[in-house]
Amino acid sequence: MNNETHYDASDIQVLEGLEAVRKRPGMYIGTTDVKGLHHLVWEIVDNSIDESLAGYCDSIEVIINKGNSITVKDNGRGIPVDIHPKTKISTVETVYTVLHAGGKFGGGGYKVSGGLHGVGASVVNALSKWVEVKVYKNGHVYFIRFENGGHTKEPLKIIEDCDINRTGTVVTFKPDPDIFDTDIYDYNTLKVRIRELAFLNKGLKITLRDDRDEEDTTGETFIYEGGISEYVKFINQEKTPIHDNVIHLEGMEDDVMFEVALQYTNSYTDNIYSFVNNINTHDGGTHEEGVKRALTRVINNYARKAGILKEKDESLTGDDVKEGLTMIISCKHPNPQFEGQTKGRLGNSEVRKLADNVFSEGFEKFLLENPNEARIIVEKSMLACRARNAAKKAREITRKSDLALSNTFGKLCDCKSKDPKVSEIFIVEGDSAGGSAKKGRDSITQAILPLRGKILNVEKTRLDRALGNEEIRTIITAFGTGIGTEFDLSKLRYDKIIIMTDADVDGSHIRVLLLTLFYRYFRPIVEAGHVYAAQPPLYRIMHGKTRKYVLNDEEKDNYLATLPENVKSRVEIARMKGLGEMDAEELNETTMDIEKRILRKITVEDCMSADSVFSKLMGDEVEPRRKFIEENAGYVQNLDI
Ligand code: 1YM
Repeated sequence: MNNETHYDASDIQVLEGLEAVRKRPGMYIGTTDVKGLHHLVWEIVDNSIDESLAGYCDSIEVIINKGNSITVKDNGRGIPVDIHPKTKISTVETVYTVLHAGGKFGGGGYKVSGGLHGVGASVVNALSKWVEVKVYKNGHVYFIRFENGGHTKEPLKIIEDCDINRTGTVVTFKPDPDIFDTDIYDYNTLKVRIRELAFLNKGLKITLRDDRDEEDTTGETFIYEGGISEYVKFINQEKTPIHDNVIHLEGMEDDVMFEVALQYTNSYTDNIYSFVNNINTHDGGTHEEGVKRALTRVINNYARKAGILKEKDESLTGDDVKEGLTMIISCKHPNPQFEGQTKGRLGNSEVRKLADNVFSEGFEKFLLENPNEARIIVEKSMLACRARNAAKKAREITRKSDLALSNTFGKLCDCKSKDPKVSEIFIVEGDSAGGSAKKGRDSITQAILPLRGKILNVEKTRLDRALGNEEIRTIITAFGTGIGTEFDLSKLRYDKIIIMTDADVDGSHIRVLLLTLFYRYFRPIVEAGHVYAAQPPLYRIMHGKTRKYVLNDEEKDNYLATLPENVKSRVEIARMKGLGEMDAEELNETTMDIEKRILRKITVEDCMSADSVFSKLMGDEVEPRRKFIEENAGYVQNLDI
């Protein structure tokens, strides 16, 4: 075969094939915009990943060269260089010039990656200004170059020798600017996907380097021995997991590999991503269905057996058990069927069973072996369930909003300002304190919501039932945010929610009940720092015209110590009455005036450490609770504020 002219009938066919790709690139790579430009990289990288899945390659390098050509290197076997019996040209040339060569010409390896074993190579060639392939094999370095959409410019030749043990493939290509809208590669786009590929293929090292940038000489290397477990950790790094270890389960049947990694966080949303042969199945499919079905079943079974979910309790739904869940599902399938408009759904029905089996066996074992984690997970799901029901109820309330509003606003003494940034609401214990607070407030910015009695304990009552409680309904309507899955922080009508209760046992109790309600059902409000506890003083110290309010005995003693002896002998110390006995002026001066009052911001950490106390306080037994509060009044005060 002559270097210049080796075209025969089959070559013409080949070129016609590649010409078809150039005529309708969209059919092969989707688009010719920046996304299509990057797609070319993934076609080549796929071939390296296939080689790693076949067990022959553990290192891949991607380089963005000056001029925006791309180099992809791997340390696999190297694309075969021998003459292909069908095409009578080298296999590597065949792979790069014959459309759909991969499937037909492949050596029967483990074909699992996105493309079909080398299929993409000819498409990349067709859409490139030039392509160079170097193959390290048999102690030689083979070289071939194509130009202008896949024409062989320099046929395969040995350009030098190398160590007999060195094998691999190096491909460099320059996308054809006549085809693509842009020719500039985006480092971050490549990085995000390369990192993902490294997570999805445990132990595979992938390096990305930008040689357009003089500074960047080493690039970034991605390698994760933990695979998708590390992906879950990565996603959760800005979140708060509610159990320490990521759960990782895997199994295999009939060449189908299935694995899943998961960890729950305290967030209200889920992050569930599934992949088949490293391709994101954004519309799910049988692998995802199998896992979700098993997850719901196993959690319900466990919760009932453990007695956490009582007989009368309704079962947890799929939505309940995935609240706060971060999960990566990865399936490697030799013959995946992608369905749907965008081919984003796995259709193979046998995978549903495999996924269900692997997940249910492994997850049940995990729950049984880790009862603490199991309880935390189940309780999280149960809270989600309550919130879901509450949301349903809240929807009904909103529907009947005229009624709810007139009720609420009959009790609520709202502020005149409708600007949430300057508005605040005082939730006040008792009608009489409410009366003083109404008189003593700044009516432009301060709203008063008097609570008649003790609010319902949401720890003990399902919120859907609790919503029958007028006090709770009133609070929800006043806040304006809705509740549960409908919750919308941006609708909060006040910047500060101030709990104003007496400094006694009953006051502590009411504060704990309110905090329980907020922590369980309005947590984002607490998280965003909108909740405060007002601090009514315990003593008033007067001398001459000076009036000083102090919160407790310690402050009183400290203050007295600062006074000269002659003053000290003349001070009048009065123990303050409850909120309800203060007149409007006193209440304003001590507890409400923006300039003088003392507020304590409630943080989620406060709430979380208070959480166990909540449970203790809110348990089923009344007497121990009463006793606990009495014995720990001071402690409780410190804890819940
Ligand atoms: C930088 C791109 O293409 N690597 C690569 C590709 C192949 C092989 C190894 C390979 C496969 C087989 C045997 C086999 C391909 N070979 C073919 C075909 N990296 C890159 N590394 N020996 C080597 O599947 O049996 C297509 S791709 F078709 F020639 F086998």
